[in-house]
Amino acid sequence: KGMDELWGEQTINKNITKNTDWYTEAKFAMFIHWGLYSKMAGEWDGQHYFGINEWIMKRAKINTKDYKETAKTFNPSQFDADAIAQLAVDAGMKYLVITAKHHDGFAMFDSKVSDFTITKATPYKKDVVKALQKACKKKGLKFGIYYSQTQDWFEKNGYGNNWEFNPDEADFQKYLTEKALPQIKELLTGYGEIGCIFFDTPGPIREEQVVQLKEMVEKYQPNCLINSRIGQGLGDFTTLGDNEIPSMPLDGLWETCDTHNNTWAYSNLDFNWKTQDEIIHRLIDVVSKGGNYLFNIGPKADGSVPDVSAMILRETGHWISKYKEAIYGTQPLYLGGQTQFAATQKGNKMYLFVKEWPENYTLNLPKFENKTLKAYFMDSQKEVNVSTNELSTVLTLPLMKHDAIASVIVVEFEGTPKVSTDK
Ligand code: H79
Repeated sequence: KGMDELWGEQTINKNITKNTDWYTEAKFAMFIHWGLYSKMAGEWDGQHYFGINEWIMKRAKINTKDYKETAKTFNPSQFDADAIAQLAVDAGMKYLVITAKHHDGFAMFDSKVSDFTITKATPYKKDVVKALQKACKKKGLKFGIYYSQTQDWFEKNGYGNNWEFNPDEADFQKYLTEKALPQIKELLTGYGEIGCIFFDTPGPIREEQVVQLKEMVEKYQPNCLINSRIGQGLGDFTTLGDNEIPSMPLDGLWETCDTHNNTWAYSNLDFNWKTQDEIIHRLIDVVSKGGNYLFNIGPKADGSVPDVSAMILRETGHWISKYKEAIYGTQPLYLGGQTQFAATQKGNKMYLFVKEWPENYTLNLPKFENKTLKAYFMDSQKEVNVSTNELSTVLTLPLMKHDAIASVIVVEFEGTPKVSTDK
């Protein structure tokens, strides 16, 4: 079976009546993949599994009995919800999305409709979704839930486990009615305000089942934003492909979800961390195209965030804290999709992010319909010469790169900056 089957329709409903302001202002968020698979960390039965570790149950064809056995020693004594929420704040993130249940079927919350939960199957016994929700509330972060609505490898009626169960005998509606919908209801009713819900791999789900899910979400949380992976074009915001940044600005609400290395869940085998420079460049790319950047960390089985991952996020946040105004609450300003520079806008200002310094210290931008008033580096307020000629708007930069990661130049216009379309 091809992977295409997992994704389905990715368009969204553009006539949202929900409150979307917080979401369009937020720009940067924390995704957390954490579960029993974090304990396997890329290894099962003497074999290494490079790549996405949250799939280890399927990739190693672990049966449900052996997989459940691992819960008996899942005891995340280093887990500190406040510290994780604080890390998100320090990184400059505005909401947080946690894997309440991934494809392995294990609930990281106290579910009444399953025994396969952190509260019943582990010695830890505490509800970590609850702890994170409270921590987010305390720190002023919006809170979101990841829930794998189709794939559930622990249930014979869930989708995806074809090594232990016979897919032809699966009653998917029964799984939906008895596990997915009740668990989603629990999450929507017991965990305060849920800002957004991230469904995944719509795959085989039928339209009337998607409607059931959507109605369930909206009955209990009318303002909860639903991602496009609910399927059938019934989501409120587009989730692009995993780790995908679009080449052009997109209409409507959208999000790029990105991993810190090459796995979502923690793996011992993967130390391919994106540096703060790479993260900031990708954030700029996403925000300049009008999207949100949902950046993933994979805590270890003991609940701690890998030190290097946390350190890099704090460095990222340090840079962002200098240029907040150029990021949060802005709108995209498309300058032709250059990799060296990109821009956002607010009011009569363009915020220009220069990622690579031009060789001749001269930056040619498209012409604008309105006049430029002045340009200056955002941090030092130091003036930058701006002029226009027949071809372009020209910025004359100092010889040296201003900010090693990305320099931010504010250009003020007469009115709202608008790139001229006439040639
Ligand atoms: O939660 C994260 C991923 O686990 C999930 N989406 C993000 C947010 C996801 N679900 N499905 N996929 C990603 C596609 C996965 C495809 C693959 Fe594989 C899994 C490629 C390699 C491992 C399946 C198993 C195909 C080859 C081996």
